[in-house]
Amino acid sequence: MTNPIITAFDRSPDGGRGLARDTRVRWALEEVGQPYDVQPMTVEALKQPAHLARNPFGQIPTFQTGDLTLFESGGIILHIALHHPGLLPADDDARSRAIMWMFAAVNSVEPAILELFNARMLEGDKSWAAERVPIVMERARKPLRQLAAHLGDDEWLDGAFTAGDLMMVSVLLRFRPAGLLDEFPTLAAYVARGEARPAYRRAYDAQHAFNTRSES
Ligand code: GTB
Repeated sequence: MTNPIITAFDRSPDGGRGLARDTRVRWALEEVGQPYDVQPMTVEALKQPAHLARNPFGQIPTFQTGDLTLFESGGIILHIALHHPGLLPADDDARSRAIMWMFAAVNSVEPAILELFNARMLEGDKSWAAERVPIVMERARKPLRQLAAHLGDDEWLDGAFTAGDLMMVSVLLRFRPAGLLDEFPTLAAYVARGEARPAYRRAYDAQHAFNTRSES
């Protein structure tokens, strides 16, 4: 049985800080103990027919195993969680709630940081940016405030660690560079628990070593 192959940036623009979405897929694979291979992709190669056949949106990550090709980090992680023990509870209702949290992470929390990224990085030079950025920052705090209130002193979102936590921690990590994560100590501690997991460390270290390698 050959290893699944994931695609990742040839050089992540984050310089190996683990913020690109291949890290969450690596983390899921590490959690379930599934070895994998990485196919590095330049941004140009992402837009070529060979990659567009894998992902019509021309992005990383993708995942290939046998005859199956998947794109979309949430879909990939759900596939991994459904095919290996360790990321979804056996109880049917708890399983559905874990999947719900995966969707909540990418659909109710992540858009806020994407909007902020766009406002600061893509539109930061516009005449209206100075007015817009604080508005978008404040909007980004809303789901964080709500999530922190829900999480309270709990270790994970719904009992034991699940793919829902993996996805939520991965998304919350993206709020850290803007200083927003540290405004919510409850969430910062939750993310720290995720980062302390050996599987996360292995995933982080692998992508970091890859993205900071020196060419000979
Ligand atoms: N919804 C898709 C998923 O979840 O898989 C989104 C995939 C996606 O956005 N992929 C990005 C990509 O391929 C990389 S992760 N971009 C290249 C392109 O569109 O041409 C997004 C990302 C990029 C950079 C940083 N960073 O530098 O910190 C963080 C996250």
